[in-house]
Amino acid sequence: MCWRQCLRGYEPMSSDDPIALKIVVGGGFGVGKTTMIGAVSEIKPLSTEETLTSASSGTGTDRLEGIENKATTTVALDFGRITLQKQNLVLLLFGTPGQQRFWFTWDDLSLGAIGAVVLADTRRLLDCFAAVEYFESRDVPFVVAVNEFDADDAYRYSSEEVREALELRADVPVLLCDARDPASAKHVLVSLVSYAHSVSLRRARERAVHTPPPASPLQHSSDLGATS
Ligand SMILES: Nc1nc2c(ncn2[C@@H]2O[C@H](COP(=O)(O)OP(=O)(O)OP(=O)(O)O)[C@@H](O)[C@H]2O)c(=O)[nH]1
Ligand SMILES: [Mg+2]
Repeated sequence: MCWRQCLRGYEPMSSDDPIALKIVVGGGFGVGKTTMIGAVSEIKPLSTEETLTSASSGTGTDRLEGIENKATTTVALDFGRITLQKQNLVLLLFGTPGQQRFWFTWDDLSLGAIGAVVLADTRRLLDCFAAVEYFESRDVPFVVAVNEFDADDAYRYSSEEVREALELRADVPVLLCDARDPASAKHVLVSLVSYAHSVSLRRARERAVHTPPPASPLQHSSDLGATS
């Protein structure tokens, strides 16, 4: 199934229909992006999983520590959808691949997104740094959601520890979540929408302050009068 078909089915028919917003779910390798979209999506998610080979799961960002059972990896994108009835919104969820060799897809996947979830693994927190930098440098509002994998030996970070470790701005929301739990994943998405809205209002106010007022039409007509 092509994701364009999913979008086509949700073009609003009237002004009362939910507004569609694009959201990206990004983050390092194996942090639970595909899991989160699968958990929260109200349609059968589109996924592009391929079997992990030893060559692709070797070192660096592709470490399998803590996710030794992981057998597949996203090679293009994940796509899912969720309706937020209360907010009258439909969120179109685009998951990125985590492996570094597929990062070239991130620009297309992020195009037109109102915001991003940067998913982090509590055991490999700093692996999400590249995603934080990616969205920061493109001025895409994002929240950091720490997927608290259930491993007994996993250290539980507080939100403030995560903020400090990732050098996040004070206003960036940091949430703790379980990517497998639909309610938890939905909470992350609702928080992102709310944060992206507040960022867009702030930016609009800043633009209004910095935009010079248009030339006065009265001034223009008096100029005309002076030449007649
Ligand atoms: N034990 C445990 N396993 C989890 C949890 N969340 C995800 N997993 C597993 O961790 C692995 C990674 O999940 P994925 O959803 O494929 O991660 P991803 O970020 O999409 O991975 P890439 O697309 O390859 O970057 C999978 O094997 C999941 O079953 C969790 O909270 N606890
Ligand atoms: Mg994936």
